[in-house]
Amino acid sequence: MLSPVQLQELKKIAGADNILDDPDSFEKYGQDWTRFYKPAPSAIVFARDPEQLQRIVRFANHETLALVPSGGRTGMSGGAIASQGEIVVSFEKMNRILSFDEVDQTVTVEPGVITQTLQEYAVDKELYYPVDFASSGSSQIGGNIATNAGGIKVLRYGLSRDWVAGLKVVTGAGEQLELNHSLVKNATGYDLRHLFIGSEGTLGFIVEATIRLTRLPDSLVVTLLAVPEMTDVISILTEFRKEVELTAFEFFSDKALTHVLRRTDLVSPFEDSSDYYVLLEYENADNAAQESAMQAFEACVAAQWVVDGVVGSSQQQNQNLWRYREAISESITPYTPYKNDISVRISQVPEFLKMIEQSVVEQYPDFEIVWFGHIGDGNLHLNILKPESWAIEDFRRECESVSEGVLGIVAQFKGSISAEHGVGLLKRDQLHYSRSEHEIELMRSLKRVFDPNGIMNPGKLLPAPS
Ligand code: 2HG
Ligand code: ZN
Repeated sequence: MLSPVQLQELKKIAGADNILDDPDSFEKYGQDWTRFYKPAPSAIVFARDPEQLQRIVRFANHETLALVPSGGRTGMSGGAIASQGEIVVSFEKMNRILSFDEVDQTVTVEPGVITQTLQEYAVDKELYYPVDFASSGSSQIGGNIATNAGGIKVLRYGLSRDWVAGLKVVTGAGEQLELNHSLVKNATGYDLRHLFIGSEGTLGFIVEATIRLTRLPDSLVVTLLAVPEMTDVISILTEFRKEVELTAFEFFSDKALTHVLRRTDLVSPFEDSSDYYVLLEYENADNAAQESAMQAFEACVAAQWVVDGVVGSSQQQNQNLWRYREAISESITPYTPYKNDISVRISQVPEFLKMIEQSVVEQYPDFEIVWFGHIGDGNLHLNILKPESWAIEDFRRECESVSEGVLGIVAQFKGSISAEHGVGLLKRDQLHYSRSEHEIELMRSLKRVFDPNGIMNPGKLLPAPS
């Protein structure tokens, strides 16, 4: 908690204009999209440049004050929650695109640049930034990197990590580091850049990132398939992969679609509903791919994996098809969902799904379950909706306790308890399902190296030693 004297000192160090300390700002900046914690920071500071941030970090070390890095606050695991009187450090005002290099095909940005702004900037340069998700309009690059965010194109293009050519960081000890200098080849030992990617603000702050861009894809074709059995989706994936270069392969349940239809102006995509749907996208290079995709479609119909399909024939139609999938998360938000963001190896998805489905039906008989996700890369989003009559705290506790079954299966498959949403506060005590005690202890040791006084996002990601 910040004392009045410390607040005055912080104002001197960071600039009085860069500090907010009113209740509305605490409510706004003290939380992300997770709805299980009460925001209660003691100040909001706007980072303006690396040197100002270094001064703030040194002050925080001196006074042992906790700092919570804050981007677009679109996280779903509570990584950006400040509920214990921490100081929130927002990057909202460090949002400039600094430079572009045509030869390197890189762009250097401040961490507060919005994902969509970067995507549009790349297109202006006739290039492509392929990391994409429903929250692109508000998520920030710094936060994406800090959580190694994934999204809808991972199957083809990988995660945020794969596009970071270089990073500038301020560590929890207040030191500035320039990591990898945007080199393509650099075999000089430990790549500290990768430690900061996915570290969820527990080691330090990302203050600048150089991002790789790639060529714009040829025209994309989007197809929506009606699929009766969830366990057939990987057979469909394999069939299509033989024929076309997929850029996305997503799935969702009819329950998910029902929520989307209720909350948007979209109409049902098929005359007859199906229990599940697959949305896939591929590059239609030289207009040849569509014919190959048709062969895959016919094979899937013959095998009875697919009972209907619709192909987008214009960019507008493609966008509308994507909305069925991208609007799911927002459509179920009013039900305060408890989220499981789990993954296994793609080849294990069918067996994993069978076990999870059985476990979920047994364990959550009273709750509505909504399935969707990036199944082509092995990532499933399992949302459990809160019945109106349940208090949030009770619901969360109940979900945490019955999730043990689901997470036990994840562990059995050596899968991940957080494929792309990070660990934050919400999944911290479940980390042991994916990481061994020894690994977690090594992570704690690494944190001590970069953040000796433990001021960086304390309580997030790493469980307390037992
Ligand atoms: C998505 O894939 C996002 O739409 C959100 O990762 C997932 O709300 C969720 O569970
Ligand atoms: Zn997702």
